[in-house]
Amino acid sequence: MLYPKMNSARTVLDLSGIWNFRLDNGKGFEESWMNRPFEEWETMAVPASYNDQKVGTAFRDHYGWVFYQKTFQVPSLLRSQRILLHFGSVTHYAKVYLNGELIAEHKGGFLPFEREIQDLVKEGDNLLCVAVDNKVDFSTLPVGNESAQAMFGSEIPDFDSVRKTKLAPQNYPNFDFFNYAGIHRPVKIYTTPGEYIQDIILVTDVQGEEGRVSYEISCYGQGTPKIEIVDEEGQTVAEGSGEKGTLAIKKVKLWQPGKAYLYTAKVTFKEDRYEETFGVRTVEVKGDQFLINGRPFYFKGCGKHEDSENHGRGLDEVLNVKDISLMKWLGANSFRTSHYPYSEEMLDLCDREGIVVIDETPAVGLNFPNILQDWYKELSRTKEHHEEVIRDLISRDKNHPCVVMWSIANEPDTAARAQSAYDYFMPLYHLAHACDPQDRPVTLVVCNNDYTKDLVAPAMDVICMNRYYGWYIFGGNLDAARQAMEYEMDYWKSKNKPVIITEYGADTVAGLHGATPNMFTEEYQVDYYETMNKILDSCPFVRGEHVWNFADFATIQGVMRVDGNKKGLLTRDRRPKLAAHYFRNRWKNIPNFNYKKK
Ligand code: BDP
Repeated sequence: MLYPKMNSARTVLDLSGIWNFRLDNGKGFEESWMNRPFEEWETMAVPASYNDQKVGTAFRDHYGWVFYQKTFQVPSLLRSQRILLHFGSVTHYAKVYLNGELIAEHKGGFLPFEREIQDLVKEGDNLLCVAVDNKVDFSTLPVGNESAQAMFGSEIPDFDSVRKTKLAPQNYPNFDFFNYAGIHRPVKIYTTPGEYIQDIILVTDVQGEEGRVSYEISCYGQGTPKIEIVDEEGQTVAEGSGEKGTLAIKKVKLWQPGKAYLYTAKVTFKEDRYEETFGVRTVEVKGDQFLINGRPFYFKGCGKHEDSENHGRGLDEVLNVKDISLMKWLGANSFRTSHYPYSEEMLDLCDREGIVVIDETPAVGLNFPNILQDWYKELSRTKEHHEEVIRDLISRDKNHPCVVMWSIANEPDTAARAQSAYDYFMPLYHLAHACDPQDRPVTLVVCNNDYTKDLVAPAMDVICMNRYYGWYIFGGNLDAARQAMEYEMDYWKSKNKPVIITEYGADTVAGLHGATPNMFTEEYQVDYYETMNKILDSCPFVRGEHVWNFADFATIQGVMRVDGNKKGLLTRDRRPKLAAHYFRNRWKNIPNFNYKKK
């Protein structure tokens, strides 16, 4: 699916703005709210989460369906075109109605979907209604618990006053970020000619000074597509025609981390045209090295979230630009789209800014060792959806030069049910490889568990691990944390694979100081990172450090979280804590390439 772009053959109309909105009171479907304009409504901005746009727990903690409505007209001069309705993402389940008719359904809150509507739109007003469900359970990604008991397990005390309390249905996410919901990314109407370009696949390689671009163009209709490669100065550097081929770019300028260079593939097919930007670069894992353009790369950066005040998880391009600027200020060169696919707008920005991305599926929360005997076997519903999101993610992001690796999951249980985990994840690992025309490395991010039992982590192309010695394990005792981390690193050094620490961190309340560095103080966060970084520096096979987290972020309420997760180097409103200055100093002195001599 090509991202909607406007050019001389295609028009894009954006339906962003204020929509009419209703929380379902249990009667939305029964009373067919989708069939006619709401009689009563609230205003709601799109794109954004609905949770924090209004005051009160009714919105913040709503469980189940909500309904959005918007009326639009299609300009008559577009009526001869193929017309599509495109959603960047709706979290987590969407039913789309046009003039009362159900025209699309989509499961999964972080990837786009669209539907042709030229035969469905009428003259004058068209009523668009989107019903959105935020429920998470064992069949969704991310995974939710189906009951409070499942979530809190033995922590719920078993005595009358507790047992007899009726809990209203609510979401029990099995993940540590607020379950924001709504229409999170733009809704667009766009047109193409009747015969059109369906997809473009670009794979690049480098031979000496020459870049090679293999292309594959799929079209609807009879005819021959043409392709022209244009450089940043607007010069045509290569041309070809046909559905498949390989073009050469002489004296190619590479896409480099921190130094992006983008070419544009201008594709034409009959009346249709599409411009796809791309970079020429290679990615490869060799022994324990991660090579970009043949040189050993060192990942400096963070795990993140799409998360901010008022917008929740909704697309916020101002914030995206600011975040990349702050990453550069920190001296970072990369991040992981923890724990779900980020917007295409963010990936476009990273392409332009030269920021390296590890692109993750929404498979987080596959971890209930205490609840089900062998839950991998019971999760067939998740597996099917898991395959679908891997396919759709790679299909969406395949041409982005910023994406250098796929992460198929975050912190599943890979130790307690080691063999089942292996049987569940290896087919997904192979699927990711098979789906990617560029065949990038594939990983899965593992948690702080009994690593000696883990069969999955060592089977990945890159071993990615989240480690919390000094926080969840040996919290407050950095000497013990150091010993545990050193001991564990000794285990990984023999695997001859790159290791990236994809998360490590300590909750830190901005402004809380202590000459004695106790947990939660800004000083403890710095001491913690200094302790861990000394170890990472001493391990040649450690090829990257991603702190947890770039910024503080919202989570479910609970005794573990004081107004959200506070492991950010920055506060939620992007003010630096002490540790941000510490990393700025460190990362400015770590080069992107050849950091670890070997
Ligand atoms: C890791 C998770 C991440 C959490 C983090 C934490 O991958 O989502 O936010 O721990 O507890 O286990 O801060």
